[in-house]
Amino acid sequence: MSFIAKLTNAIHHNNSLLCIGLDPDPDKMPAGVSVLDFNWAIIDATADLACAYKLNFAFYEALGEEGLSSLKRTREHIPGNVVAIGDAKRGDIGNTAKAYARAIFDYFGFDATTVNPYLGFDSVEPFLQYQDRGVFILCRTSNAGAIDFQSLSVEADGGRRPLFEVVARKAAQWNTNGNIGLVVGATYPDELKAIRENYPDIPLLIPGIGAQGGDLALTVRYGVDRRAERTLINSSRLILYASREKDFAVAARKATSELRDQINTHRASAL
Ligand code: OMP
Repeated sequence: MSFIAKLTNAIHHNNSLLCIGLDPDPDKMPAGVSVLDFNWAIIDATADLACAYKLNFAFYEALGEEGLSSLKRTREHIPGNVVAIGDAKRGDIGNTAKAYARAIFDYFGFDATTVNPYLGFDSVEPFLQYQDRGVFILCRTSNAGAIDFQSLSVEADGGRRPLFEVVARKAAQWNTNGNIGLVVGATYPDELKAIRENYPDIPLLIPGIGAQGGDLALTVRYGVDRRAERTLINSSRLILYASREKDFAVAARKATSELRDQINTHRASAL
């Protein structure tokens, strides 16, 4: 099955554009709960409400061997009807990128990943060759420093345009297998609007609501495609740490349910 088909099925199955970011931070988690138990409890409490889970490798790598084992076992616990994204943000020369792709797709078994395009096509191609997996290319990131490089006006394709727009154009040209998506931060709504207008069919992974302050209504209005789909709106801390007590999974479910419903209200008015 193609990545887009898997994503679309997941969105329909749970009537949700919400991607839950599983970024476990022991300093914020309830005391005495392991990362694995925490993640499994969050998944069990929310799997009927999300279209995807995104596991940011940093939070697992920081915990060493046990973290890597938790990464694998958490991925294995994600139900097949929901998309599992390995957020690794890799970017290296082709030969090394091949090894990164094998780790993310073959060993860990993720449906999709995030890729940093700074090294160009040959660094992205090994991921694209996994035709049934999604490859989300960092385009306009949500952080303040996004302006340092991504806003620079550069000469490309016979005109001057911001670098992030050049990245989006290249991504569209590279998308011969139909498995590319773009990462665009909710904190830059004007840029999000422009990207969706120029690339009406491309899946967008949109982090930056909640803890980072992105506006949910604008994110949905500008981010969704013409069917109000092909969009993953990520939320991590808002859901994971809705409670730091023993009731964390119940609180995460409540936060997830409220967020999904708010997104769906905005989706309905975007149609
Ligand atoms: P919260 O701010 O807690 O919802 O987490 C955001 C998640 O999205 C983290 O895993 C970030 O690393 C990730 N992220 C961004 O916040 N901004 C980006 O531009 C890109 C990503 C990402 O690729 O997922």
